[in-house]
Amino acid sequence: SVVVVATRNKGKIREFAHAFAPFGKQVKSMYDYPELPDIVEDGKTFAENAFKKAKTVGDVLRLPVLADDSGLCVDALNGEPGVYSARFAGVGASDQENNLKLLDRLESRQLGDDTEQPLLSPARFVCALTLYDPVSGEALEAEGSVEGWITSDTAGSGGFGYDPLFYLSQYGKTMAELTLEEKQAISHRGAALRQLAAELEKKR
Ligand code: ITT
Ligand code: NA
Repeated sequence: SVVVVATRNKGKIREFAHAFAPFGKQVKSMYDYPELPDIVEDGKTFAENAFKKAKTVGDVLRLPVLADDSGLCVDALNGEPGVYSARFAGVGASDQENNLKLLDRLESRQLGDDTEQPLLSPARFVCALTLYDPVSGEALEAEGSVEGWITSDTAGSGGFGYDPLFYLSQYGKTMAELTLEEKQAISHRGAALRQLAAELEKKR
């Protein structure tokens, strides 16, 4: 069977495909349905945006749809980039451009501080999921997060987005140095997926 995920983010698609494969479920994304509109993500929260993506796509396809809105909240930037994580360095910015802008912002705060240290600020990844059924109009929601530090010692080539600069002290590694398996066990997305699964189980 198929799970439709309302995303065009290839990193997310890879992680959902990995999460659903053991259940014999194949993931389809917005790339599989070229008729879908672009969605304006103007919500103030991750949950609002996830709902909007799931509802927009679900209502067009007349199928149950899962959507993910996620991002990075940095303490030293008062929670920024938050819901603007994908377009921190501008609409259409690459992951690399967003990462450079983030390190720039944090490192410039450290100028004049002669104790150079790589851990720049505590931060967390947040993931909001909505599973929307256009027939019943029902929406199930879940949220997960993971705590870490922004490091200027970027490392790793796994994952996507801000993973190379998100340091996990308990592993002594960045998120980009984890395998898909390891990332899913501790990530905001993994946590949100497990919460959603528990909610689905309760309703059966
Ligand atoms: P869709 O809306 O099509 O799903 P998007 O990339 O625009 O794709 P978001 O609006 O949810 O998705 O933005 C999420 C951004 O937050 C994403 O582009 C990354 O920069 C960052 N992000 C989210 N989850 C992440 C993760 O697991 N690791 C690293 N960065 C992540
Ligand atoms: Na968003």
